[in-house]
Amino acid sequence: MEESFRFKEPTETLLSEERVFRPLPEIVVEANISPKDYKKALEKGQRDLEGFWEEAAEKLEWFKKWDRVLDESHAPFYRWFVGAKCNIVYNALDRHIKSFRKNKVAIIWQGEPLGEKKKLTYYELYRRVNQFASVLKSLGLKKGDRVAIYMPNLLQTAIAMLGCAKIGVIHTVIHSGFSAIALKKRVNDAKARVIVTSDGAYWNGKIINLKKAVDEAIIECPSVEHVIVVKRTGEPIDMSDGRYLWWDDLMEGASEECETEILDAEHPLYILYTSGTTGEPKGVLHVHGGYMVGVYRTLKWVFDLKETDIYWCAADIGWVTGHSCLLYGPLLCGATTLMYEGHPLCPKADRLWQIVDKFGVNILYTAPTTIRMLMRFGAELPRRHHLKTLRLLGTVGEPINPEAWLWYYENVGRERCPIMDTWWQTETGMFMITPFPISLLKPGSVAKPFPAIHVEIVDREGNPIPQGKGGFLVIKRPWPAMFRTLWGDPDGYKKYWEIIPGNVYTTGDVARKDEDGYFWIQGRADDIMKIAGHCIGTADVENAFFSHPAVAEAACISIPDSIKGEVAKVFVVLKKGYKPTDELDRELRQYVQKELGPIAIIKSIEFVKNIPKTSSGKIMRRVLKSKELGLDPGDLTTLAD
Ligand code: 6R9
Repeated sequence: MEESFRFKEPTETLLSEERVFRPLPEIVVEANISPKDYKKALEKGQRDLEGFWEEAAEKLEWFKKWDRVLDESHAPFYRWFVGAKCNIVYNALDRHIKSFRKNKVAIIWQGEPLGEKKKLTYYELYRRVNQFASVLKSLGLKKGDRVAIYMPNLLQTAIAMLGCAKIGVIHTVIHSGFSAIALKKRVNDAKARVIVTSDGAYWNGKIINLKKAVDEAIIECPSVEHVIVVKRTGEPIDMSDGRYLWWDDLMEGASEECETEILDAEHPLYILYTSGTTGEPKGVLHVHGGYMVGVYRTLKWVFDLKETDIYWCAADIGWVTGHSCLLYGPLLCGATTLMYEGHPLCPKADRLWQIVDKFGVNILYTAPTTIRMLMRFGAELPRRHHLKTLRLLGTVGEPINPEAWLWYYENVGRERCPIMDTWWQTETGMFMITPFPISLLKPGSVAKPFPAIHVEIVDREGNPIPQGKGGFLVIKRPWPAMFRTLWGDPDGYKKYWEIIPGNVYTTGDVARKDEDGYFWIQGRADDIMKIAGHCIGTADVENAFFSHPAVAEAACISIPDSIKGEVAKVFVVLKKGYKPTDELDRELRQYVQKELGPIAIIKSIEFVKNIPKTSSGKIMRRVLKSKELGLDPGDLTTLAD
């Protein structure tokens, strides 16, 4: 990580976005958190951090309350709700069973093949989760053991995760798009005793043979005792290895009753491997107590969840967004959460809009990469659908360029739905910087830190950077859903807190704050360019490209230059109907140079068909750069496709 912190100077701001959008009065009037409450919460979060989170924790149920909210004595190994006993599954399921929500739909599942859908009520989900927990017990799994889940967005994936958590088993979900090698690495690092997988997966009209990757991986996974296989596609598969068991066979005989394990608030809930866009995968560890409080509080307020809402987080379950915002968060809030198995382009580029209308979705949460992909097909597609039920939109994963924001706002939200641009990380577990439904919105800005989240923009030495300039985004005080360590690598965890002096958490992002206190993410610190002495974020350059009508996607990297130190090279995917000509090259250069000013020197533009991305849709600039410079690209296991 240190490598990326070679820059001492603040980054320049090349683009400024002046447009602002106010939420409609009806959104403000009906918001769970009124402008007055929001102000109060901000004030309380500043003044009384522990009190703020204690209030949130009181909304959930505990087997035993805490002796202390926060223990900082072993910082940065913070502990939250010390002495408390709980289980996230008790709050996500058990407590709803005893309430009016018992027969409410918990999960709506939509398969990729048209017409395949299922619904599970809270009570049905609860019984299935009990059954799976009973299965795990019958296989001899105990509190603290690890189970790897290598499956796409299936109901069984949700059931498996909750079933593990119910009995204190730690799950690690491995994105179903990852290769056998990536799977093996993670299973071995976690020393998982069980893998849960499916015979195959539907993805963009094709069948992916997941089981084959498992066959390959487990040859070198000595810890794995059993592989539980869900039948999804029905392809013929080889089940002859004694370790393979069918999900349905195990579930059939399993008890629908299973006690929810009473756990310490700090008991591990899951490991999620992340390498983001950089190096080797790290096993980010989250725990039951603090995570459930943080995720519950942030989701309920930011997405303004109402009892009758249909909420759709269109993320893969193998990403932290799938964990916090598709599964745990909405169930903690007692909401109806929609899970879509497949690809946004299957069978056509209006699948998302079709699903919104089919189920009457009220809240839709997706990523800039998806929005940009859909923009390529034109506004006619969303326009052909009603989208009347939508009330709120969300985005996460990368800086959203103002053009994509506006497209989403106008064509999907119909200028009626505020967009929650939520900034957070696998490590943070929950939203950290985000607007509220009542906030004034600026396209491309993630607005303000959530109440009780203490954020600053600093230089390499930890000194605050003046407003308007960019610097390292750090978090100064702990928060309940924070990761507790890196699995098997406490020193790696400590590093996050040692990079910049002052006991602050270094996020690895570069950002600036404007005169209204709004934050603008400029990119990962690793990707910052230094051109003729000026530090420039990739987001600014890419956003300038995005604002040209011919550009569908853009990725910017720096390359060494004997005179300027570094210069920018930009990879561009063109929209349908545009041809990569010399003339367009010239036009683009002139256009962006005018947008960005003379500082950003664009050395070259390369027209490409695709840009390498992670499974969660983040541009892997490291891969482009190493290819450009003929270097080793490092770990490629998270590369999608
Ligand atoms: C949730 C998630 C974390 C990194 C983060 C930042 C980028 C996430 C963003 C955003 C700008 C947003 N990021 N949300 N950048 N605006 N709203 O994405 O977790 O996969 O761990 O990635 O993603 O660079 O540091 P994760």
